[in-house]
Amino acid sequence: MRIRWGVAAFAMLAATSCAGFPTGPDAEIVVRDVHFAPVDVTVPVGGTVRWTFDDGGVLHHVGSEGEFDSGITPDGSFEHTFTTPGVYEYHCSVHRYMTGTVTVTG
Ligand SMILES: [Cu+2]
Repeated sequence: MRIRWGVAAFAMLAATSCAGFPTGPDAEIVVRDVHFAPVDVTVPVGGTVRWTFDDGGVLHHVGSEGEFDSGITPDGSFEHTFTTPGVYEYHCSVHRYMTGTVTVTG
């Protein structure tokens, strides 16, 4: 009996761990036509935002001072997980007028 309980406990732990795995971003922003779409997103604390660079090879970047920095890239994607509630302004350093906000709710 003791062994069976051990197996059951292990199985439950494994199931819980699997359920905790990320299944995808909580918000997605597409970078296209020299524009972020959508510009502003809201995620819960612990949420992940993914920026996908899909602008025909035009160089872009996404960053927020002291928070995250994708580096300048012509394609691919970048993700950041927000662990503190607040409003985070982000921008593209190549096109300074490309700005947006991520609101992280507690
Ligand atoms: Cu840009």
